[in-house]
Amino acid sequence: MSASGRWLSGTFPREVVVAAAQMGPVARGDTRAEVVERLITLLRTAHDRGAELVVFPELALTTFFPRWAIDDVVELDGYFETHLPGPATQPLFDEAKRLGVGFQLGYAEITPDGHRYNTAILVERDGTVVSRYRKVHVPGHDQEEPWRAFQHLERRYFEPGPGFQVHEAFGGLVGQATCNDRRWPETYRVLGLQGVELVLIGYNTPIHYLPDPGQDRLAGHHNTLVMAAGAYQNGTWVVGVAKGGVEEGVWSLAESQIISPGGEVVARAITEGDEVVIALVDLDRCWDYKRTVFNFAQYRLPDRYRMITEEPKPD
Ligand code: CDT
Repeated sequence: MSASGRWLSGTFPREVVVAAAQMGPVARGDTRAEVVERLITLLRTAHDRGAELVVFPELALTTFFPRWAIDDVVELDGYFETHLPGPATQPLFDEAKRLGVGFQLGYAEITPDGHRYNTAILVERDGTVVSRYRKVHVPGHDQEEPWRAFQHLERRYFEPGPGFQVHEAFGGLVGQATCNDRRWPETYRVLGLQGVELVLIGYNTPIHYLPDPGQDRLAGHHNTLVMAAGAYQNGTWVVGVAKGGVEEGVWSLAESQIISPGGEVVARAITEGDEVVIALVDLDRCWDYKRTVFNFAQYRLPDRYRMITEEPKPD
């Protein structure tokens, strides 16, 4: 039974071959068609190696445009998708369905009523759209800060999404998060309280952290630290997938990885470019932890944690 009290549906053993489809840089001038072609190549490579679920990075269809203050609305809108799939992205959806491979893909979403989100779509093996997760923790700043060598204007371009949900998919309970979300324990715990067994996370992480460059040498350590802790403390698999390498002059962390519910990295990228990393994910391993040391029903004391949600947000 899941931690949320639901019996799991599906067949046993509950194993799924998952691919972390890491990407190297996407240039400002790259077209959607060029990027989609790369995604399809990664998808086929993953399928050839047995993958049933392929996880792509955050904002995978474009360069990481929040590094610039873009005042030209036409140019800015060019980074956003009004429809997904749309004409340029349909070939990826078609090929995935033909191969019987599901995927998660990060993209910039603009809704019909003009809201903008940093979104990740999750698609099942038969082409069904499972969910569109909208990033909750939107980092960076909303005004251009000229002292920075490069900007991180996510807070200018995106509003926070409504929250974390799990979905019955790929034979288990799947949750989604995006980049900065992975640094926050609440992300995993809210998913964990819903019984999550597999958390999918795309990221773009500049290694140079301008507010405190002393953290730069720890970028890789922090990446693994937070995802491994989230995995272990909630008894869940975690898949972290980078768009890494030097993109438009900014060096971003690669180190895509797949982490077990014991908090062990079972597969890790060895390059900063387009690379597929595969692991056999046994969802039942989650229950080694969910029914013992992290048996929430038995051991959690939510009334002692009230401050986490009741404390007002500081100004
Ligand atoms: N994309 C994203 O969320 N990146 C942030 C960068 C640090 S905050 C400026 C991250 O948490 O990796």
